[in-house]
Amino acid sequence: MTHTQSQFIDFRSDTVTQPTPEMRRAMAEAPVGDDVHGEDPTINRLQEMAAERLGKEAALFVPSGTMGNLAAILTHCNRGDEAIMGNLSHTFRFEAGGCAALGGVNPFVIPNLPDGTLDLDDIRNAIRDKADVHYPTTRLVILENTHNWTGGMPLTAEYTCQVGDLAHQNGLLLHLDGARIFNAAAALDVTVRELAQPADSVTFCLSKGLCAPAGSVLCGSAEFIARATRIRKQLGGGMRQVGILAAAGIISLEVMANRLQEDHVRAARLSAGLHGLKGLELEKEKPATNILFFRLSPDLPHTSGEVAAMMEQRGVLIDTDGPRRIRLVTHNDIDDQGVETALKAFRTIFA
Ligand code: TLP
Repeated sequence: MTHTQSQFIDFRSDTVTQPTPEMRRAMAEAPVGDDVHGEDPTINRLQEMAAERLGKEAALFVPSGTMGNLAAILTHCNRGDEAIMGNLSHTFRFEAGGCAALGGVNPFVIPNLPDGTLDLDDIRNAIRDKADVHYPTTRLVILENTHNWTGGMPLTAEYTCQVGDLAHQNGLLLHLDGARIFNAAAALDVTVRELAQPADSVTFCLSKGLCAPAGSVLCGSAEFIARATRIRKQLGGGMRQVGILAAAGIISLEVMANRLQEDHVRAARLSAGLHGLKGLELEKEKPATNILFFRLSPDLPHTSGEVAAMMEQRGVLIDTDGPRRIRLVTHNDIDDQGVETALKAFRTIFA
């Protein structure tokens, strides 16, 4: 079934956000050119802004976060190389196995801890002995900030530095899937530059909490971005008058990145309202950013799919992860009233 913005309050993801009226105006008026020839002034401006914000030499607009991560992995790794990543990372769980299918890159999966991090010893133990021909060559470590599937957990700059140091001391590279790095920065009250500093490459998404209709940006050294541009072309991600999208992305950076704390406050209010409802177990005492997960108690007769259907009848859309787990995500299109409506609906189900 398809859902339109006007009918439902949509907590399924921040990917559902509508572009703002200001974005639509900027899109209509954007000067554009052929970006494969490097001639789109609006894309060039967005890429310069993004590189500057993230503290990297260069940046590349890509159609999606998935392509940004894939292009980064394929640029860093050769076939038969290995990338260390979390078992709950987006790159491992939700990118259709792209790094293995398209890049011949082997994922070495280690557990994500409840705070979204990877244990330093687990990373250390995952690094292969280069001298032994039995092994793939370890090339890359991947972190995710915020970490989506553990509940939008922000990774600190200190932790990211520790992983960066560990990677670099062992001749490895660090890629940061910073799809929601602006949420992390807002929650930790630091700059995205500080969070990205230890990483050799970083992607962030314009199309999630930052409300652009599409697009992500991959950032890194000028040399890395030059190689990644060829990979993007191979993947079919070289687009033409795409400044139309970049115009919205510029507003994402200039305006929407400054309001994310509002989404975090609403997620906290939602969580507080769910606290104590019978049959529902919040995974975290309080959400750290705009994502919260809860589980259905074993004695609750409904599955998460059934709960989602009941919520939909009450005008609220929610995301399910298997039969007993539910995700709620706040964003620009959910106001205080939306939170109240959702809580009222939840109270009728978890009476
Ligand atoms: N996440 C989506 C779904 O794919 C699960 C969501 O609703 O949260 N990295 C992270 C951490 C992400 O959460 C996502 C999207 C991506 C990468 C991929 O971005 P897109 O959807 O632009 O390919």
